Amino acid sequence: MTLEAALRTAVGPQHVLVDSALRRSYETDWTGRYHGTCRAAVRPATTAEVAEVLRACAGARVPVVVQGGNTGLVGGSVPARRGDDHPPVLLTTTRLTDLGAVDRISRQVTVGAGVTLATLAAHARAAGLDFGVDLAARDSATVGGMTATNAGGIRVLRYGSMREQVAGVEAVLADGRVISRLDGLAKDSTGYDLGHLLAGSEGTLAVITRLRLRLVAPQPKRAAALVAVRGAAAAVELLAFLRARLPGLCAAELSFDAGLRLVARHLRVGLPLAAAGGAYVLVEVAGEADPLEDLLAALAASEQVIDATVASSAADRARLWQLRESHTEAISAAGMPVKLDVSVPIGRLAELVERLPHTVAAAAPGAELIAFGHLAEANLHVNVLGAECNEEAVTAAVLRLVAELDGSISSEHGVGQAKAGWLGLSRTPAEIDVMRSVKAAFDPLGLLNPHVLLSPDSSR
Ligand code: FAD
Ligand code: 2HG
Ligand code: ZN
Repeated sequence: MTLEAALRTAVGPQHVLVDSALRRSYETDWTGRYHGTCRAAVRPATTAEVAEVLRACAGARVPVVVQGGNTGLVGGSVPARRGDDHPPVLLTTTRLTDLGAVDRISRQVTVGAGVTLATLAAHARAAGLDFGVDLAARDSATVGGMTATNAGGIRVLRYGSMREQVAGVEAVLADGRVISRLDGLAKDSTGYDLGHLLAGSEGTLAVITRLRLRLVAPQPKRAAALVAVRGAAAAVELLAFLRARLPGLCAAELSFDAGLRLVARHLRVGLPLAAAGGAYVLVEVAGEADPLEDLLAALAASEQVIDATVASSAADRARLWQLRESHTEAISAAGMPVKLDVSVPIGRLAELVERLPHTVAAAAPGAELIAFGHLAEANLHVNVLGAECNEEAVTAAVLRLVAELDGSISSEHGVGQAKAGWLGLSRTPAEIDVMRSVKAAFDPLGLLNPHVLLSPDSSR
């Protein structure tokens, strides 16, 4: 039996897409930068079907690329671009959409890996709870993909990243065996935590099929403000001040003039602040009681505030958030950027922000730098437009600067194809050796996402 025939038996003929027109949307990533060819896109609907697909591919020694919502920004969810005689099978998880009942006592829920963030959040809210992680790609990003990348987003300062929400994982290994711990035990010290190992594994160790996720208490009353400050150092000071005064602080997002102006042009809206700042912080406070007065008082007491606009109604808050959340879309509409996602110790954020323009200009003269990100984690999204011909030079210069500042070359998007060659800047040779051993233990034939995270040159 051919592999295609085995796949059709596994998932049904209508869910094995071999026609190039039907495969195309699976073969290109969200940014348009990464694309390759797959032999077939396969759409299993159950854990048993995923297991059959992986068994068939392992039998034929054919690699498998794992894809969720395909919103990843580092090329991890699509085949690698090469004139390959042996293209991989692409396994999409978007039909793994089980939604278990919310357990209000444990505050947990079990859901399929292909459930989108928006669907999960609506499901939790319908049961009087909420989900802690939020990000702009919520309508397409899946909980499986978010776990595989250890996604962060806009509420990390309150609830942590995706890994912290994971109470249990079911996954299928490359040879088709299933590992499953979905009982959601509040305490469990029986050895290695395989589920948490899969958080951040980027599809290289196993295919996550279901997740037991922690939920949080809803915070119905909210207030937000966009605050202009002198620069990144002042933004960090403001954060420390607000954290001490506002226990309900749940977001602190950093942006700069170049990004806000680009977004305003893209959305055809005006900017809501009269005075210009060297940096801008979008803060949100949430709680059981209306936090508006507390937010106003804290901003009035801060020495860092140059100007601020405060939003209490849902519509006004949405307008402020749109200015922050539309950065990625506005940048993509302007061109195909060199896109990097880095973090440094928070005490070194101001230095990073100050040195970036010179670093980028030296690597790509005339290019446009747009930086923004998540202030509390000192996570900066570095986007460089007009640097198509200098991609390697910009990447090298920025990532080396980040390494010099003791930072991470991937804060929340993962390593993917984009940064596999740079892993050695953030991980020691010993760590990379152990990571390769872990990979070999889960996937001895090296079939799962072979182009992602651990490339042959990932110790450079
Ligand atoms: P995909 O893109 O399909 O895959 C991502 C990686 O996970 C790939 O390596 C893939 O092989 C692997 N994978 C997917 N599903 C599985 C599975 N079931 N089992 C094993 N491996 C799997 N990210 C943030 O962290 N914070 C943000 O604030 C943020 N904002 C964004 C805003 C926009 C507009 C966009 C386009 C993206 C944003 N992202 C953000 C990036 C992206 O949404 C996240 O990386 C997200 O976690 C990807 O989920 P996905 O389902 O789309 O995964
Ligand atoms: C965000 O924080 C995302 O909006 C996307 O992580 C970052 O586009 C980017 O560089
Ligand atoms: Zn981000």
